[in-house]
Formats: sequence, structure tokens, C-alpha cells
Amino acid sequence: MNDDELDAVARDILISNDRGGYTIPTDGLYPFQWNWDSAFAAWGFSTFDAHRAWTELETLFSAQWATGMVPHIVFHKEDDGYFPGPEVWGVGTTPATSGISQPPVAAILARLIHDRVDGTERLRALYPKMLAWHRWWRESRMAHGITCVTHPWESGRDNCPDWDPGMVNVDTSGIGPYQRRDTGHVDAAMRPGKADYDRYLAMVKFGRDCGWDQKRIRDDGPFLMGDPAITFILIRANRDLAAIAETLGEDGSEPAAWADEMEEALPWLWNRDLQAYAARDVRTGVFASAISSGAALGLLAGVENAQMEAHLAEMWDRVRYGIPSNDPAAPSFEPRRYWRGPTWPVVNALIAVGLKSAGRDADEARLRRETAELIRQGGFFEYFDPMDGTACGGNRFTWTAAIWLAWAN
Ligand code: 9YW
Repeated sequence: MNDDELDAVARDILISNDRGGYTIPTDGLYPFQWNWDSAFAAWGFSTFDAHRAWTELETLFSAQWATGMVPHIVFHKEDDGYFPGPEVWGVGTTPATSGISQPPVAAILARLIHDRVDGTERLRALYPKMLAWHRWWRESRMAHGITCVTHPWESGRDNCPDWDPGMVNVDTSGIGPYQRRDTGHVDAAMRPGKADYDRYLAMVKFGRDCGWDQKRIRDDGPFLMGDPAITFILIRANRDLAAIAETLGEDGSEPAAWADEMEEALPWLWNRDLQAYAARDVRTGVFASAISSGAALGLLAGVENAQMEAHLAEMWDRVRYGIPSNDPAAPSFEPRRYWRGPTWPVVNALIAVGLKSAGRDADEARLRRETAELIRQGGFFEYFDPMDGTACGGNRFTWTAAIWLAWAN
């Protein structure tokens, strides 16, 4: 297939994963609307259908909670192909949603979409909603000035070794038998293990049992870890929101100040043993022991750090394609197991936005070339083995198609 044909396939994937105002990540494995997937879907749509791009974000924000939280899954329609479904989350909203959030990339992508297509009035309507969401992160997910996650699913990087220090302390004794659905769709060897799922469900149970009281979840819940990726993403997203405010003639000083405060707090995430930014358990102070692609998002936040960049260059040189989700030199590296090693086109795209902003044009071009190569060879899969390029996970994946259209090609 040549690149024009791949463009057509990518557009077809977005259109066929459209369920009416929102796009599912992939048929079968993920049959609902996922938060950050939708923001990338919108970016993809903006290359050929501006109206549909804005609709994607509007549908996502229509599920925003009164608290400002934008949930990580919106269960618009029933589908028993995914576990845990709305009855397990027990949130009680209409539409039903999960009880946690996901990386706040919407403002970053809304700004890129607005640069590409018109839609100022639609951006204007989204602005206060994005601001309310960012305020929610600040009020409900901060510790030591750093953005934290209360569940690995909230990070979007589910079984990444970043979360191992917090995962070991999660008590699973109250978890009875349950039936997973994911391993019926894709190879179990590429998915998180049963011990991971037991812990994921224990965290959901805690949230449900306290009526999704987010303050209790943060203060007393089974898991709370500082996330370098969401911290960097939110710094960037707050600055993008401030820039959007300026475009709209609004006052963006509040998100701009939030970004500066977060940047000042970054030393808490600096692991002196690794000489790198790393995830850190808020309850115990323990750091993750390997460098992940989450820490590679520093440039997205405008954070220049020579040691960090040297580590990332080494990590990149240890693989053939893209930035690996975990350092190949680490004992925890598994090249095909989800977030424990594979390269994710969507994360590469986000890293590339940072490289571009920092003027690292040669690196940005290399990352784009390697990501495009994976897609040309393997198709629009969820993620790839960074050593040999084997395509893994779900096929006809929305965000892979979206980033092909908006960035990789
Ligand atoms: C799950 C949809 C989601 C992504 C996450 C990814 C995975 C869901 O799929 O989580 O059940 O594990 O980790 O980032 O949004 O593509």
C-alpha cells in the first residue's frame, strides 16, 4: 500500500469506529468512548472533517461531572464485550461513566486542531469546560505540587513499571472471582496479568464503596502515585489553555500560573539514583526504578534537562523503532507486554509535539519516520514491539489512524 492508500484506510478506520458523535478506540476490545483516545481522534478528524473533530470533543465533555472531572470511559451504549462495565464502576451518572479520569490532552489537541481548521466559537464553548477539568486535577489529584494518579488506568499507561511500587501495596483480599473480556479479544501474553487486574479491581471497589468521593480516594485510597507524564501533560495543557484564552480574548492568567507552580514542584519527581524524572509513590516516597516514555514528555512541558535527554537518547538507541514505553536495559522490560516495553504511536506523537516545540527538528523527523515505518509495515495496530516492529494489540485502532493522518505521514 502506498501512503495515499494508507490515508484512505486511516480515514475509513475513524469513520467506521464512529458510533454517533464519538469514536470507539477499536471494535471488540474497547467498545466505549475513552477520554484521551477521543482527543486524538478529534485531531485525526480535523484533517478531513472539521465539524466532526469538534463534535468528538463536545461529546466527551458532555459527560463531564459537576465536579469538573472528565471521566476516562463514557459508557454511551451497553456492550458486554468489555470488563469492568458500568455496573462494576457503580457511578450512577447518565450517561454512565467510570469514576476516574485520564491524561488531560484535550486542550493540547484542541489548540492544534484550531491551528489547522476554523471553529473559534466551538473552541470558545469548550474553554470553560477544559478550565474546570484542569481545576479538578489541581484540587483532586495533587500531592507535593505534582499531579498524581489514583489508578494505573487513570495514567493511560496501565501496567507500566512506573506503577509497580504502588501496586505491590494494594490489598486484593476482597476481590472475588470475575471474568475478564480483554484476553478473549487479544493474546493474553500481550496484556496485563491477573495479579494486575486483581489490584485494578480492588481500587475500583474502594472508589465505589466510598461513593466516588475523590478526596477520600486521594487521601485514603489504596494507590496514589505522582505521574511524570500527566504532570508534564498538564503543564503543557495549562499553557495551551492560557494561549487559547488569549485567542478568545479571555483572561488566561489562572492556568498560566498553575503551570508555573507545577514546574516549580518538579524536583519532587527527580530520582537521584536514576538521575532522571520517575513516577513516585506518594504514600511511601518510593520511586519507580526504570525510565518510562512518560518521563520522555518533559519537552512537551518545555522542561529542558540535559541528563534526561541523554537517558532518552540511550533508550531510543537501544531499540529499532520509536520511543519504548520502558527502558530496554531494565529487568522489567517486556517488548510486547502492553506498557512494559512496546512503543505506542500515540505517545510518540505526543513526544514529537514536545520535540517540535523545543526545535529538535531532526529528532522529531526521526520519530515520525520510525512511527510511520511501523504503520506501513504492520498496519494501524494499537502498539508495536520496538525491537522488531511486530504489530500488537487491537487492529484498526482509532488513535493510530488519527496520528497517521495528523502527524506521522
Ligand atoms: C484497558 C483505550 C484505552 C487507552 C489506554 C490503554 C487501554 C484500557 O486502552 O486501557 O482496559 O486496559 O492503556 O491508554 O485509553 O484505547
